[in-house]
Amino acid sequence: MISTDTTIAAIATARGQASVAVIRISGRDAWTIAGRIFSKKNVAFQHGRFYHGWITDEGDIIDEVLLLTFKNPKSYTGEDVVEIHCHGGDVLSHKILNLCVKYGARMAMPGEFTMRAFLNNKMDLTQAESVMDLISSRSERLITQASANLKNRSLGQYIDEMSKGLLDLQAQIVASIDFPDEVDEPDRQVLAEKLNECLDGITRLRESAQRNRMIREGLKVAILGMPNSGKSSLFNALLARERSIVTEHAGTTRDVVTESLDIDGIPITLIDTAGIRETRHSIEMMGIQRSWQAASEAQIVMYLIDTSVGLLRYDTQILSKLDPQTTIVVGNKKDLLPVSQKKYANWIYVSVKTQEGMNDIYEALQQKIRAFSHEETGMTISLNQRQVKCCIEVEERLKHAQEAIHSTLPLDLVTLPMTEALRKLDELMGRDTTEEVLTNVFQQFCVGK
Ligand SMILES: Nc1nc2c(ncn2[C@@H]2O[C@H](COP(=O)(O)OP(=O)(O)OP(=O)(O)O)[C@@H](O)[C@H]2O)c(=O)[nH]1
Ligand SMILES: [Mg+2]
Repeated sequence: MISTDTTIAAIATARGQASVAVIRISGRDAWTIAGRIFSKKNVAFQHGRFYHGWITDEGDIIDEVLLLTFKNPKSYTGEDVVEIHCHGGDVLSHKILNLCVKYGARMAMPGEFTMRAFLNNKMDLTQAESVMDLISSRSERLITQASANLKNRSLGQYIDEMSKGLLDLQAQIVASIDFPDEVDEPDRQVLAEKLNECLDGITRLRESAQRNRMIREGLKVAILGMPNSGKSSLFNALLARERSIVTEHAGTTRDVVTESLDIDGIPITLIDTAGIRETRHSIEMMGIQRSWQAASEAQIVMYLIDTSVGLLRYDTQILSKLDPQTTIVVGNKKDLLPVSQKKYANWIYVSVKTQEGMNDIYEALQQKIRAFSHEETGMTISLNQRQVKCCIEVEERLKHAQEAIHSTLPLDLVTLPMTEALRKLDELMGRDTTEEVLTNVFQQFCVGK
């Protein structure tokens, strides 16, 4: 049972040694509990102030701290809040947390502070989810979106407008049913058009969010090519560190090696693979299988060719299996390129060794990555799975309403799916939502947030 009657406490900072740790207390007794363990007994706490002193317990001095006090509703949770800034260290911060519990607080559950902020109308459910995005994001773009939603309620505003449109339509229909003598039945064609606008709005939101999934989940970029073409060298150059082993021996990399990097705010998983060639060596064969696997899972492939050797028949065979739309062909070892060799217009020529052409590689990568984002839709919201599911359910209900409008059925049958659609929009925003939904959302948070 969700309740906000108790006062909760938790360590808000990450575990391990640090210069500072923060213990947060929220609820009716937050100030009283802090007062019990604070050395200065004659201070009357005020909102938005900080107090320097010591945490003590029955005369024992525990740590020098700063207390920050917030009066409801002007706090993160909307309740009375105290933050105790003590020295970092697990044992010390747990000791202070245990003291808070000793004097009346309960240990907070994961996400309980943010859940209280939501229950106290400090934010809607999508904003609470944005807090989660901010904490867990691997992507700078997701951070930008989440901050915008926290500040401006961008998603909430979009959904509010849609709900309002639907409510207006519903009111027109209901009025004509309840007062048939005074209110004419609305024109079915006009109703259908307005309903279509709502359906279109929610579909566009979901589709653009699904296309923008890479902002949340990132993209995989695999480096493929024959042995010795310089894959590991390029992998290391892009990461700006010597992660993969590079040698002059063909067949050095035997397994896939993955690392994360950020390109234009998008989280990229870069994958170095074993060189692909015909071999009887069983370990190398397994490695090559994994290279193909990596290529099939990656959204973008960089195929490397050693230009000192030139394009081989085997390269052509491999390239024919790759999608040209998502493949960047790289002619490496430009420094060794024989003058006589044919140059291909669609290849990017580089020398990982001398760094010549590396900028062209970055540009090509950025271009391919951009092809996966659809900023031209003007919508920069990326929905999480729960939100996408709600949108799909709203779309289903609106389609039912449309079918009813186009049929000869009485108009009150249109209002039924419309009411359900409105309820689903409410669920998306966390209005009138079930305890189960809330628990699912907030248990993904960490303790102390
Ligand atoms: N001259 C020159 N040598 C390069 C260049 N890039 C890589 N090499 C050299 O080519 C050799 C092979 O490089 P790797 O990066 O290990 O090649 P790989 O494709 O990962 O090879 P495998 O793991 O065996 O499939 C090394 O000796 C590198 O120093 C380049 O641009 N110019
Ligand atoms: Mg290698």
